[in-house]
Amino acid sequence: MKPLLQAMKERRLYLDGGMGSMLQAAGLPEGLLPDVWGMENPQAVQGVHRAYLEAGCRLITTNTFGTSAPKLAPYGVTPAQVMTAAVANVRAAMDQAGVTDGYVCADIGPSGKLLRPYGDLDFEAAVGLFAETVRAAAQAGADCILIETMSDLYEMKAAVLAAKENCDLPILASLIFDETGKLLTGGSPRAAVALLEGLGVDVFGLNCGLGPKEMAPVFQALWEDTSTPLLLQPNAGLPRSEGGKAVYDVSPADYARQMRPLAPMATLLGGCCGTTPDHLRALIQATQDIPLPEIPQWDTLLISSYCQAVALDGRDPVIIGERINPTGKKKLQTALREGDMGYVLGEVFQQEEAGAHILDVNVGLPGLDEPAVLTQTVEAIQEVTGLPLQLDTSNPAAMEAALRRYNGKPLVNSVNGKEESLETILPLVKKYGGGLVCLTLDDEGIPADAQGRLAIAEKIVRRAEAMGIPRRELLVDGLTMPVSAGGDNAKVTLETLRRAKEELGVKTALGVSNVSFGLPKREQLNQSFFTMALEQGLDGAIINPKSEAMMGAYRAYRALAGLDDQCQAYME
Ligand code: HCS
Repeated sequence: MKPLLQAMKERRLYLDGGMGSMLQAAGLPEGLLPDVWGMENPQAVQGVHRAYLEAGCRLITTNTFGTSAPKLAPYGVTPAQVMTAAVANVRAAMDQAGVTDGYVCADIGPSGKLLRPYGDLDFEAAVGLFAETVRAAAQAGADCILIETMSDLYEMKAAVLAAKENCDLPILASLIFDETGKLLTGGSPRAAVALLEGLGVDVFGLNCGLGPKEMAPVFQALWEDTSTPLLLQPNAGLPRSEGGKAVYDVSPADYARQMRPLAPMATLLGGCCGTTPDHLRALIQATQDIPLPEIPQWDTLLISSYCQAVALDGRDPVIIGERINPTGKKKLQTALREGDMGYVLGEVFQQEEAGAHILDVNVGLPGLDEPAVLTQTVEAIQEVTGLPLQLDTSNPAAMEAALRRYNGKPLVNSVNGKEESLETILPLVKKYGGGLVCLTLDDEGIPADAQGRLAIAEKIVRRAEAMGIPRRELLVDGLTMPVSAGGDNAKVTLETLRRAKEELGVKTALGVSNVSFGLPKREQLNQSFFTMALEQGLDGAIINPKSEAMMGAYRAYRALAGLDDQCQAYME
């Protein structure tokens, strides 16, 4: 049999439909976990799997939606026991149906506990819970991991990391949005795209919560942003309560009709609660002639927090606030040494208020336990702001610790052309996701001319792409040198920036204010250099957003460059 990811590209494959709702109809007692009941009633579970196989579904989901240690605790069984029995049930049903081209999707649902700060489950504890189920699934012979019905991107991240770290199976990831187009914890479709593409899941999409009609706008939004194949598994409409039970009103024929317009964007189609083998049969009949989507490859770099994404589209620049960096800042140094998070959060609020889109976080101080302090600082900041962060450290252990805990897809500052840097940072970005700031320096130092800096940039791009990090994720930093130290310094930086964009097709980033180091009236130089850099195509400007001169230059540039329709932002 072909590996799933290959088969998926060759023909339309269908996921199955509701399991819990089917088992209820088959006699599952009220209040009992379907997963546990399924162990004692394998015939019932196999019957549901068989019916979906006979309807034409080939991706069959194990009856393990509730298989996590907290949910199983009252029943005295382990996730491994439930998963092993559930995978065996799918295989048995395939044998009974004579299906030899089916795939077993190991279902992983929410842990049943809320992660901090909403609840008390620690992020690493969540990874541990999911890891146990993933290992059992791989051992039992599942063909892929299907993480589904996640309403919190942080929990999704924990589950995806657990899958990446504990098996080599393809990962399918599915989220539950509400009718307002948001996740329970506030995440937008774009934030979901950023996170899941950054983590490198193989397929992602939507399931449960809504019917096809209500899901359509969110699905369309995913399609417009993503370069990854999508899956779609709505309910049979919105549930309503009848005699204390959830009932679903969309008939198989209506389900198929409502799904048809969405099929050109979906690589995998299926159903969720309330859908039955009849729904899937109708769906397959109505959509199997629709060609598989060509998956677009977008150039936009998406960076995200738990709730929102910032797009770097290569055209409209964004502001990266530089204030959380102790270099030359006595008060911040003291605050970091004393663990005074209040001071750091004050900088967060002020920069957000001033219009920053992304916040740089650097806590590098001699003698400080950087992995611990950076992680704590990131955790504290992401509890109070929806702005995405740029993790800024030269300590790889600190970078990895912060990347794990970060609730979204950050900017990673930075990699450079030194072998050691490439070898440590690129794998981290591949694993956790992140837009990557690429410094144009190497063992020889910083080349004096743009040609030398571009050669380093090109080497980094090549190495990143060879690891599977797309070019759109890279921001080349041409390195701002003090103009006081050499008359050509600003020109070389600007030429590097322009040519990196033109010749390498990457994004660009720059810490702007270093240009005026050692000179009086720094703001005048900073402001002009900033405008010149924007004109050369600067995408991520690392500046002090509390400087009215700099934000003024930014707003003026956007108005003059035709990026601010009717000058609305300029006039604010
Ligand atoms: N696969 C699970 C999802 C519930 S949201 C089920 O019961 O169908």
